[in-house]
Amino acid sequence: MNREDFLNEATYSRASADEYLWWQTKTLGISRRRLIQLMAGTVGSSAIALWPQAATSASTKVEGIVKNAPPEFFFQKGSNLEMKWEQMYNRGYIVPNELFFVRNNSPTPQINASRWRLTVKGTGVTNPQTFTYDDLLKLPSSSVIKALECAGNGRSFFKLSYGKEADGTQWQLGGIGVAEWTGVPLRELLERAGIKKTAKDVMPISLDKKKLARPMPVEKALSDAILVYGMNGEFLPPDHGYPARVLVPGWAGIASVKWVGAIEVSETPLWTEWNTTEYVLIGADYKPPSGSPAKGEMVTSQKVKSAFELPFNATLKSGKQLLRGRSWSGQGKIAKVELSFDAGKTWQLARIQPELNLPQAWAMWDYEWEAPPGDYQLMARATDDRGVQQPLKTQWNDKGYLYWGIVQHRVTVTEPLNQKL
Ligand SMILES: Nc1nc2c(c(=O)[nH]1)N[C@H]1C(S)=C(S)[C@@H](COP(=O)(O)O)O[C@H]1N2
Ligand SMILES: [Mo]
Repeated sequence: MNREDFLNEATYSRASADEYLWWQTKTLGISRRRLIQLMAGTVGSSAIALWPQAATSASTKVEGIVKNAPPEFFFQKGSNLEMKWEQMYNRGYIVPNELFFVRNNSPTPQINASRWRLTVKGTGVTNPQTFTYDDLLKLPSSSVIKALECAGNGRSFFKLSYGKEADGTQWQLGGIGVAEWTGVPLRELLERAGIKKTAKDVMPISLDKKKLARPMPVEKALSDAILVYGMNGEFLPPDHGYPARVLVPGWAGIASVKWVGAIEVSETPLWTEWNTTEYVLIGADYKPPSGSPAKGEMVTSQKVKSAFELPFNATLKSGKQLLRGRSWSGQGKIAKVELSFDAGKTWQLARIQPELNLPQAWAMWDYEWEAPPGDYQLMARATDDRGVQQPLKTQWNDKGYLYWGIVQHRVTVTEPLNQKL
């Protein structure tokens, strides 16, 4: 979206209203007591059922997803919603909840928080615990600004590099968002359950139809994983895991299990579909860990990537254009971002706003481009603070995870209008 689009009153008011609401909830915050009061007013009767799908505004409803999915916000890809990157132009650091991508392996369940329980159990704890929602809200909390990104984000670009599609949802680059997540560090829960020194794996288990369960090493669980109940100053929305989900910073989205009902802690390694056949790297360049039932190397950390805040095949007017985009790394901050307008022959430094560059979230950048008419494949290449730089091409894996190569972003710059009429 160009600034000029703001000359359109409807576009302008929508964008401002959106931004205003966000700042309001953010600045006012929601106290714990208020959360509980609000809760009391919203308890329903059934324990778990599917959210009823509104019959109205059918065009913006997607089966199995609660929130509106207006086509200007999202590409619908099966049961998933991919964020349209041009929506982030003229927005702040955070992706508002309404615009946040959704990756659903099964329909969003309706969970009654007053009946919801979290159990922490397994051979890795001495003192299994059950927590209610109120218990959770009373525990020490923390808030972090972090990215959540699907392991398959960018998958469609394998096709361009290799001439064949990798299995799975053909995401472009919109399978990512950054939010402020509020919740209880897993460490707090695990310690209350008497986690043993010999504990190995921690596995959140979901309450939806899929019973998704993805183990992570106890070291990661104790270091920075959080059981989240708040997103951008609001209750966690249903599609994003209400009443509680895990957030595993820097790791592929699959680790951040939504609608969590139990956490299993084990003294022996745990293997499920989600770390043996799914979310593992299968291909000539990867070896499965020997002696394990996994078919490939486990997907953990996210890579270094970049996106322009433009639609693909964008049309721009010639002359001065303020290009914007964001780059991110699962392992730290972004150190630099370079752009190329000539297929990688020369590179220009983009300006990173240092206060808008957080680790395991993203860096916002811009570049003033004096755009001559023509067809371009814009390229953005980021380097993170470990010195890891996006390559031209990503190693193949059959399921198309972790595509982090430089993406060619096609843009047409149109001739100036003839002044003489
Ligand atoms: N229970 C459950 N948890 C889940 C999923 C799911 O389908 N069910 N999808 C996972 C995947 S693959 C991703 S990328 C993230 C997406 O989170 P979001 O829908 O809140 O954006 O949630 C993860 N947690
Ligand atoms: Mo994902």
